[in-house]
Amino acid sequence: MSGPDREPGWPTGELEQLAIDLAAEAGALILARPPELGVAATKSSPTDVVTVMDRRSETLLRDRIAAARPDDAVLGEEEADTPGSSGLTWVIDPIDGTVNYLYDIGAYAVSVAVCTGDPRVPGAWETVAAAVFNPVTGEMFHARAGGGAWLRRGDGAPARLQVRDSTDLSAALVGTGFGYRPQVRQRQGEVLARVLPQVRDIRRAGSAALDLCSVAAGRLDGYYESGLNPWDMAGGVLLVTEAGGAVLGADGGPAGTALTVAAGPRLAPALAACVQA
Ligand code: LIP
Repeated sequence: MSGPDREPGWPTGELEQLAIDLAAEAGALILARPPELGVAATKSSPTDVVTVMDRRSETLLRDRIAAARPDDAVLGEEEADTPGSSGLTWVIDPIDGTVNYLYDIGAYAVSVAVCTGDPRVPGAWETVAAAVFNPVTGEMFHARAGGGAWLRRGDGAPARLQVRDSTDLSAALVGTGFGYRPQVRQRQGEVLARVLPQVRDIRRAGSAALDLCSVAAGRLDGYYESGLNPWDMAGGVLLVTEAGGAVLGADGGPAGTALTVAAGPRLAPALAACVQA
C-alpha cells in the first residue's frame, strides 16, 4: 500500500493493517457457521434483528482491539461504548447487512473504522483508517487517510479504486436503503418516488458499508440514505473520499443520521438536491 500518511500524528498504515486483520478474522468467524444460529433479539422494530453471529463478531472485534490498542475507545452496534484515552475511537459494525446475512444473501460486510473526534456527532469526527470486508465474495475494501482507496481479493495485489466522475443525474445508477420503522419507511418511500424518475435506476443492496464501497469502486454513480448510524458509514465514507468522491449531508451540512449522500464530486450536489427537493 503506497501513499503518504495525511495524518502524521497517527500510525495510519499500522491502523489500516489492523483494521484489515480484524475485519478478515471476524469475516472468517461469520462464514464458519451458517446463519442457522438465528435471531438473538430485535431493536427498533420486529424486523430490526440482531443475530447470534452479530454478537459473536462484535465480541471478537472488541477483544482484539482491547488487546492491540487498549487505550482506544470503541463504539459498536451491539454493545455499550468502551471509553478510551488515546483520542482514537474504533467504530465497528460486526455485520452490516444483517438481514442479508439472515437470509443467506451474500451482500453483508464487517466494517472496522478508526476515527478521531466524536463519531456520534455529525461533522465532529474523521476516519483515519478503515476496512470493509465482504466474507462471501472475499472482497476487502480498505483505506487510510491520504493513502488512497483499495480493493483486494485473497492474496491478490490490491487494486486502486476511483469513483465514477458522473455529471448527469438522469444517467446515474443510485444506491439507497431504508430503516426498519414503518413511519420512517413511509417517508423514505416518498423520497424514493421522487428520485426514481430522475435517475437511471435504483439499487437497494441492504448494506450501507457495501453501498459506499460500491461508490468508491465505480459500481454505483451515487448513494443516499437517511437514518444511518455511525457504524454503518464510518468505514465506507473513507473509501469514498480516498477514491476521489464527495460525501455530503443534509442542507450542505456534514453527513450523518439525517442524510448521507456519496458520489463523484460533480454529481454529489445534484443528487443531494434531488433527494432533499
Ligand atoms: C443496514 C444498513 C443499510 C440499511 C438497512 C440496515 P444493519 O444496517 O447498512 O444501509 O438500509 O436497513 O440498517 O442493520 O444490517 O447493520
